[in-house]
Amino acid sequence: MKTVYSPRHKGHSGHTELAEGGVVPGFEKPERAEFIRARVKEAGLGEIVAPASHDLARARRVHDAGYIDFLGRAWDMWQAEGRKAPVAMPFVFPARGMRRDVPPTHVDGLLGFYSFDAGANFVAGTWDAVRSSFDTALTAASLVQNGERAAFALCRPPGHHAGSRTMGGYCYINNAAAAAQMLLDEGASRVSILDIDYHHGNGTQEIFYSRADVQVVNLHADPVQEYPYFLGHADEEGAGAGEGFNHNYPLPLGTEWARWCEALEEGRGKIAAFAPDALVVSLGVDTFEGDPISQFRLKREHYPQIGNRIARLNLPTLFVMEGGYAVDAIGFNAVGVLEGFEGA
Ligand code: SP5
Ligand code: ZN
Repeated sequence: MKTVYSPRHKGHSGHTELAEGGVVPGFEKPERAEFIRARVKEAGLGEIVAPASHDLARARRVHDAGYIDFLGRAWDMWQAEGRKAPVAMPFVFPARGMRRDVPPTHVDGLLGFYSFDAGANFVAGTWDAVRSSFDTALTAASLVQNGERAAFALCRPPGHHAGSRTMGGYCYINNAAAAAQMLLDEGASRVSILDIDYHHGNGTQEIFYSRADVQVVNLHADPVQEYPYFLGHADEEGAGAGEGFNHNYPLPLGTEWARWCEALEEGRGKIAAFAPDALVVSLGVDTFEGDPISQFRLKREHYPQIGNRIARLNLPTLFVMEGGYAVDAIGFNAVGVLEGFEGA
């Protein structure tokens, strides 16, 4: 299958995050995408192509217009404020008990207004990287739209935590959601999203929660124990017209392959029953036993088996890169899924 990749992701570097009481270098760093690209080449997966530019109107189909506008202006606003720090990070959030639901005007207020955590920060190159990640997802979606059996969007930064008007968890534009929406807008009647990142895809769930045309299936660490804590529980099944189209499989810390695979099989059953026209896979490999921020125990040999099982759904399939922080192993694990898919 073809891989869509842009070097523009590299400008999103040198950012930090909050962890264990301190400010640390971001786990979501440029080397991640570079190791995956190197492995795509080494494994001979297929051609690597550059993304074509897509209209941000495609992003506004799944995100608030003011939110997308702010993402594009955040860094300039930060600089206009005279800030010397190379990283713009929010520090105040509209949590329970607060009221005002209209964006403030100051950059500090806006950063918090449009965030659910302090995990999506801005440096000078962030917006260009976010744009290129979005273009990467939509270009790969077009390949599938135009008849390819599968395509790999090597997106960075990732997207599945980004909601309709909230960034967080290293995510800004929800690439998988924008791609699914584009497939619908270009003729599909139903699309399934299978999110296998270690963390619950809270943004994707929120965006499609009331809709019957996008089924969302999520396998992840139980949010009673793990980030993002406040969404991703088993009783969240969709609302209104979307009732019955959201499926969460929260799994305990320490989950190994056998149990994880049982959940995958249940999820595959839901997807088969929904009979979508296309499948979007939010491909996180932070389920790996060696991941520095995660606590599942999948091993390298399991990733091809995941790809094999996904292939057996027999659907046009778009893989969108999400998380995975064990940088030295990320190429083998991510590309392992794709090789397993191709070999099935
Ligand atoms: C796309 C994606 O995988 N986003 C993940 C966001 C996780 N953010 C919370 C990370 C908490 C890290 N705790 C560090 C523990 C190191 N021992
Ligand atoms: Zn993750």
